[in-house]
Amino acid sequence: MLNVSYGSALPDEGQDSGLLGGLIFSALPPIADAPAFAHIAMARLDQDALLCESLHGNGVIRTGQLNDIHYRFNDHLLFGIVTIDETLFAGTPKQEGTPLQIATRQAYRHIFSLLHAQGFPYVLRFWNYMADINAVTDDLERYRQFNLGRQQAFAESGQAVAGNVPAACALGTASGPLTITFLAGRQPSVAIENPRQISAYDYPEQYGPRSPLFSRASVATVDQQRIFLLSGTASIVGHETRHTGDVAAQTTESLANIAAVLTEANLKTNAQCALQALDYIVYIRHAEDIAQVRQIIEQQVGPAVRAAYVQADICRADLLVEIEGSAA
Ligand code: 3EB
Repeated sequence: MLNVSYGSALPDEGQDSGLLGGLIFSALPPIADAPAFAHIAMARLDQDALLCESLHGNGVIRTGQLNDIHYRFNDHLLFGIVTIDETLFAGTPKQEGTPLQIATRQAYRHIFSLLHAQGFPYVLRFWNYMADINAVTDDLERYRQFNLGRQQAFAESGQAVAGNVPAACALGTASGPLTITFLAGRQPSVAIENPRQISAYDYPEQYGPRSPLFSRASVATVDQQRIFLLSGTASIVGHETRHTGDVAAQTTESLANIAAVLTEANLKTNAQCALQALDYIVYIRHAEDIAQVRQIIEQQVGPAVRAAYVQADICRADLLVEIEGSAA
């Protein structure tokens, strides 16, 4: 089984806890004795607390480390964390790419070789976090540098670069190294696309020299349990950002995209997942927008919606909000 939960308390990390790992979102520095968690430098907006996203399976947990990757696994799933200090690549000749591009490429190559070696070849979902995501260095926005490195590593590692690709999110932190976490299994999952949106791997070149690489959601069956992982979802229709400067309309459009992804997932997998069945993390660019965003989500999903809100930069400079979620 897998249980994805969002809370403010830190779970027990013991071998019998079932804990695969997770992410701690906090503006404060990392917590020293929580090695199963990636630290994401983002302030929580809906509570004066940290946000802890934890993934629990069952059975004995084994742990390991390879290169920059720390990982934990049970019989069915492996969760890993990579952090890479991109300044290590500051002296690399320019034709090999920017430091962030090279760090991304190396991180992903290491992930795929670990997963191959450990026998968990199918990634359900990636979580990508980097500082200054919208800053332009070496004439290219950092998110676009990241996309270059990600595409290179997928291709070099023999991974599909279209079609059945993992779900993902990519967001900007206030500080900290490039941090990538991932959840992988032993069986393929089903990638879901959104009929309202062009697949990210088919975005035209105006969004960067290499397209992003993710599906809109993935549906997996693990140990007879259905797992639904929703990628970061924003106010994009076709390939274009909609409602520039209007956070309320962007929130409504994002929810329409989520509903479309759920409809598609239900058609493709005979799942029966509704907006109300998910737990959400809502990334908001401007902290002062939380009241507006929250009101729309509570109105459109329902007052009992389970959602946590954090401050983040979104990967396109004109996006003000992004929503991800899970049902597991
Ligand atoms: C988008 O739909 C918005 O680069 O991994 C959402 C989810 C977004 C994942 C990624 C980017 C990523 O293009 C941004």
